[in-house]
Amino acid sequence: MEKIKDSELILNPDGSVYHLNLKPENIANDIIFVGDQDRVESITKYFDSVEFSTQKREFKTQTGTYKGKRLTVISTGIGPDNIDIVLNELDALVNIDFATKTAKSNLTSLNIVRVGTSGSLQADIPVDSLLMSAFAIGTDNMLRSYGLENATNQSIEKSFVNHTNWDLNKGLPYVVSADSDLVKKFKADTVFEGITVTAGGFYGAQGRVLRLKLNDELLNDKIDSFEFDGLKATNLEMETAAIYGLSKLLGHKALSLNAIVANRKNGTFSADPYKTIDELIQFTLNKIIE
Ligand code: R1P
Ligand code: URA
Repeated sequence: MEKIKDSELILNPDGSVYHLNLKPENIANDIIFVGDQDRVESITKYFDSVEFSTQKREFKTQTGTYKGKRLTVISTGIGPDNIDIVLNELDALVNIDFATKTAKSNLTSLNIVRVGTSGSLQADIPVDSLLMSAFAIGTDNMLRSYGLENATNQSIEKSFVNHTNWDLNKGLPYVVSADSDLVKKFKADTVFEGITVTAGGFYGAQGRVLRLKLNDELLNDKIDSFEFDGLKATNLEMETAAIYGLSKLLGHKALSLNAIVANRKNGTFSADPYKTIDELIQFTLNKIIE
């Protein structure tokens, strides 16, 4: 095994990984991702106990047990660039030997569930709904730094590019899927299922106009009429495709769950987003222990 250079896998003086500030023993195999640092404790307040806490920049981590199951909750901050850091460093924690800086021969697969917020693109998926992302379309380009081989669904990619007449100056969107075992486990009558579009920004990248003109003013209308295999493009957020793509490439299982806080079709925003997020948190914790 070739040694990974110190400039490529950076460890802090205490042996923890550079951005996340974590050592291998600090994390569980089942991990919940949230965007917001404050959401970590909105989840761990339900735990039996918390054994470990740390924070560096936007990456706050707590590990503990929920009804006897060891879980880690970590905040990723906003966007696919942060997911690149979080997934590579979590993978290093389980699959690289920090003493020799070489890849382990027996690889560990983590179970990752995102508990995030999102904006619906469909009038019939109102604010305060819960939604599971069966597929994700990444419009952010982060994943295209990696050799993708068979990690993406090229037939959905082609169909999306044709349907939206996508401007390829913005890069080629990539399509990735949730882990099928996690989809089965988290399926529920109370949870919508759809294709999530991951954007590299909150405003222009999601078709929001404040003072600037957009590259394509009709883009959201073209996205919300996109359907593949009976599933519609349902919502916009900023991490899911990056999580699915990197998890697949690194051999981890991932699922993204969304509390719908905005509805872009009718221009509404939830009157109490924290209530909906709490509903999603309780749903997630109870499914994780099944
Ligand atoms: C934007 O407000 C943020 O909210 C969504 C988006 O993906 C983006 O990170 O998720 P979180 O609430 O988990 O951060
Ligand atoms: N998060 C997003 O990225 N977009 C929304 O519309 C709502 C939450």
